[in-house]
Amino acid sequence: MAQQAPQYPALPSETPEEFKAPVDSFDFVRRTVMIPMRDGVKLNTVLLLPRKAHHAPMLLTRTPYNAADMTAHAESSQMESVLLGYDNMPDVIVKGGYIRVVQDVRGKYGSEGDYVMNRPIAGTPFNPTPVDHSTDTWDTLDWLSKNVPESNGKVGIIGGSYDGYLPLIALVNPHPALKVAVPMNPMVDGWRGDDWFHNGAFRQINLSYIMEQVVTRRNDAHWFTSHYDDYDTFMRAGSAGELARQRGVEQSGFWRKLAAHPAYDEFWQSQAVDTLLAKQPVTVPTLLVHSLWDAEDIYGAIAVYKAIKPNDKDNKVFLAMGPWNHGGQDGDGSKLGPIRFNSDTGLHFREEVLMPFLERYLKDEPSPEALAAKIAPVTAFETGTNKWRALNSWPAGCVSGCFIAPATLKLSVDGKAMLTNTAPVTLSKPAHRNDYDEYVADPVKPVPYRQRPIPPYGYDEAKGQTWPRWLVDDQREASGRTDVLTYTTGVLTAPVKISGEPVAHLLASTSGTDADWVVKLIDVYPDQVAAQPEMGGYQLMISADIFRGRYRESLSTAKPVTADKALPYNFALPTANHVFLPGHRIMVQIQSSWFPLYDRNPQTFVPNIFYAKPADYRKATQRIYHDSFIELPLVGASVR
Ligand code: PG9
Repeated sequence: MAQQAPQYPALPSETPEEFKAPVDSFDFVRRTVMIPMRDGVKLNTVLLLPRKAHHAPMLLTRTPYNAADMTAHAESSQMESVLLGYDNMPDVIVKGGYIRVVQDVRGKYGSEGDYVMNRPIAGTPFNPTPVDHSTDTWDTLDWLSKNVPESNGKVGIIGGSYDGYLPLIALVNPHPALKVAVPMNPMVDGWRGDDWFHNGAFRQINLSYIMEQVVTRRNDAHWFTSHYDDYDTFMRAGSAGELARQRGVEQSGFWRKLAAHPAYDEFWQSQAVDTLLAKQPVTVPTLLVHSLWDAEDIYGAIAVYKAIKPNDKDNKVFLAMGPWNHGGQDGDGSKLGPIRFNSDTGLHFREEVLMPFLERYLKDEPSPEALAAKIAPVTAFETGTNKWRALNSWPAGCVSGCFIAPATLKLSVDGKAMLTNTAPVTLSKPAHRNDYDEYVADPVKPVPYRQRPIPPYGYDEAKGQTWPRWLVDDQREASGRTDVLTYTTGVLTAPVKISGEPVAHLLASTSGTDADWVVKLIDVYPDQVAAQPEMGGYQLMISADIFRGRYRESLSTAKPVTADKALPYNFALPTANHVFLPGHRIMVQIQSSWFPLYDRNPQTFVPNIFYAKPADYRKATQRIYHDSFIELPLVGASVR
């Protein structure tokens, strides 16, 4: 039937057929391209080119977090404003005259293909396809080096966290155009100490991240809380597996893999990026960036440094660490929560380390200042004294005349901790009767990891999400609980400096058949601090971690713990570079839960804690024997 003409006069649409934005006044040009990969999949790539770019190097970030959004932070004619926000560091990019390139990884946002979390290396049992992030980076660099006439063909890859893991994977088979890599707060080992587990304890607050990241291409599905306090949200659900079921996370392939691999088996071992990179020579100058209070990836950068430094024949590996949270180096680093650093440490890092580093390796003609800049092999901010230190290596972080000696912090009767320089005692001998302190760990009342009500995971301060700085929360509340053991030294009369990883050596028993052990090394401020009264008696965590007892004998195979038997648990805590100042005290806290950051250990051995049933969660009596101690990477000169 012929369509009837409208019975009213024409009123043409006011919307043009195609709108052409007048952008001639902009100081940059935006170009969006679909770059073909070897298997035919095309990856969405945004280029922002400074208007007068000529022989300009390119700074690439590959991301699962939306390339279009990351290059459109403001509606502005200025490249610097457009690039504000996560991972961009507009001062570095714009002042340096770089062409900014941001690419969606396969399967996310504007890119084609399938998304697989931290896609394993091609050809391994966990990725039978011929493509991975290393081949995708290679293909991207090949295209960029041939198809951007405004560039000099040199590319640096930079990014933080997931986007920091990707520069490391670029090093697996680097394209010749890759001239530098800057992995910042990189995710390196999802089981040992980065995003998913720490020593086997599951970081369940990441369930919301997992859901939003993997159940849709464009993160369209959103997590919801059921309570104002995250403590209640997780407690009501019971196990992490049950909460995943209730929120539909179980529908994602990644969740199913994660829940099927709670131990450090081949699945995790084969993806550990430090182990992968340890097998090859270092050919690309690499600047690893580590944050000392990183609530997400506190393990990765240091693990990679340790793994690749022995292969660094031509001094191409650099390490920078600062008093930052996850990604804190991108912004204002003059304070973190109430902790002040007396200068903008983020700016210092960007201006004195990152900018000259990039310029030196990426520009055809680096400036005399960049060539003259002395970038130390290790640039480390020392917390406590608030000083930058230029070091030759890590953790031997000390100028001549100093030495690193393991000192022991002995845990003793009446909550006393004693600092000794004696050789560590061995923990295998049977403990003396009653030579212990004990507490009852009740999984029905786990120790909150922050003061309640606990805000949900997230970065939006406007929504009350203070997660990124929780590692500097005052630990005073925990020290007053009966299920937290607290050991404290006397008031220090001389500075005590540590540079490296403290190691916890617990001799502990549980009346259950599985147990978690949380050890926190804390700097206790003087009772009163005139310049900042709220810091009086503040308990600042310097280094802390958790260990799941079932992995005591083997990380890859869970075993029940023998009840009521004193057993050794040895595990390293995250890197610290800290001076405990005179007038302060050193504290150690020990507890058996850190909730809801980590899922609760039922304290009764079950094959897979993701599926523990309510009846499995039982109280247990935990004993810490006084032969336990914390080995401190002391810089000797400071304790003389
Ligand atoms: N910490 C985040 C992450 C990295 C890698 C895997 C999963 C999550 C991030 O900030 O990107």
